[in-house]
Amino acid sequence: MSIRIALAGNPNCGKTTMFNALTGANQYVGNWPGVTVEKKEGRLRTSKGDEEIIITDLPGIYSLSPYTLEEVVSRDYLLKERPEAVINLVDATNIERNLYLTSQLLELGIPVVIALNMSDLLAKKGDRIDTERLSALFGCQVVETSALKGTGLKEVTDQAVAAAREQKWKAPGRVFPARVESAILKAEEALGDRVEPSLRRWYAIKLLERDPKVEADLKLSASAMASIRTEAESLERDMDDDMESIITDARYGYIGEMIGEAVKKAPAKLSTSD
Ligand code: BGO
Repeated sequence: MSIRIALAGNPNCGKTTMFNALTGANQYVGNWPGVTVEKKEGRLRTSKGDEEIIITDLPGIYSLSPYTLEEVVSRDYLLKERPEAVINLVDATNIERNLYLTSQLLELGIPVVIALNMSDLLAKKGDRIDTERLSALFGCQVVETSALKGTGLKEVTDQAVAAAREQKWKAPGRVFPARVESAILKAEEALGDRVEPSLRRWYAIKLLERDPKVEADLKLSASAMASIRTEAESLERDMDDDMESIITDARYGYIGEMIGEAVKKAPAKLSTSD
């Protein structure tokens, strides 16, 4: 039996360092099909017996939009290949920006374990993250790691393997402002059974955003497309903004609330000249 775990995260969050630590010499490098983006896969060093645990290192990305090759490769893999779990590396010293991707990964219907990486640097700064609180807020396991120092790696892979076996996934709540959520709900209704329930929210948001690749992939009926387009235009009128900004602001609003509850910044140092 084999379990596939994908590593996903922003550029520079420590993915390569973690991938090397997890797989050691058991890795093979190629290209993603049809593109010149490097694909790295490896067998988890600690895999035992017949159970093969394959780690796939996805390209570093800031979001699951269709704008860069790296984003397209990553999201196609997650949507079409459906790995059994995702380890989402989050640079704990730059948490707000990194959680933007997390908020999208959590919508894909795949169990996610968050690795709060660079935890050694966070400790040096004196900031603290309440991992239990963050875990309860996001509905997934959160583990502090330092890929550089090798700490937390066993725990994060144990959690990911457990999540992969259990296939328990918690749907994200209705976390955006009410007007945005009502538009998403309408788009989900228009989607109906065209996509499985665990992916309906993700696809509904992408269709509201007029994501051309998703529109082409889904080939919805003309009436379903028309009702989603009408809803998108009505939301933009009501919020007096364009869809991309509306969804981005909604995500950052939600992330800001999570951070407010789970991150304790070190008190600012008083200047000695005062
Ligand atoms: C350099 N803790 C700390 N302190 N650093 C880490 C950790 C961690 O947990 N994880 C990774 N790094 P990549 P992507 C570097 O290369 O794995 C460091 O893009 C340097 N290089 O060592 O490459 C890691 O694959 C010179 O740092 O990230 C690397 O996601 C001076 O974060 C950087 C300082 O890691 C990016 C750092 C010549």
